[in-house]
Amino acid sequence: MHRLTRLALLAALALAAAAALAACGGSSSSSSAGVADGSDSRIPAGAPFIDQDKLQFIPKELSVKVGETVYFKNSETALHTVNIDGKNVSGNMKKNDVFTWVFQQPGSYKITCDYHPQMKATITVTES
Ligand SMILES: [Cu+2]
Repeated sequence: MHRLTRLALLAALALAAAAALAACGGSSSSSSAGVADGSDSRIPAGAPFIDQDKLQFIPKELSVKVGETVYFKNSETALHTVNIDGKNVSGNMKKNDVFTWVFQQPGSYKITCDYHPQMKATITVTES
C-alpha cells in the first residue's frame, strides 16, 4: 500500500515535470522577451526589442546601454505610440510599424502609449 502510494506520487511528479518542460519549450520558441529573434528582417536578431501586442508592451522591463538602438514594433491592429517619460516620440504606429530609439543618457525611463493607459514599461539605461 505504502509502495503503491509512492509510485503514484512519483508518476504524478514525472507528469508535472513533463508538463513544465513542454510549457518551457512553447514559450522559448517565441524567443526570450526583450531580445529580437530575427523573424523581422528590419530588427537585427539579439537587438533590444519591445513588442506592442495584446495592448501591452512586452516585456515591461528592459535594460540597455547608452547608445544601443532599441526597437519597438506594433504587432497588432490597434494603434499605439511610444511615449518616453510622457512625450510621444513615435507618432502613431500602425500594425507592423517599427520604431527605433537610442538613449543618450543613463537613467530609468517610463514608456507609455497615448491610447492605452494600461500600457507601461520601464527601460533602464546604463553606461556603455
Ligand atoms: Cu497602445
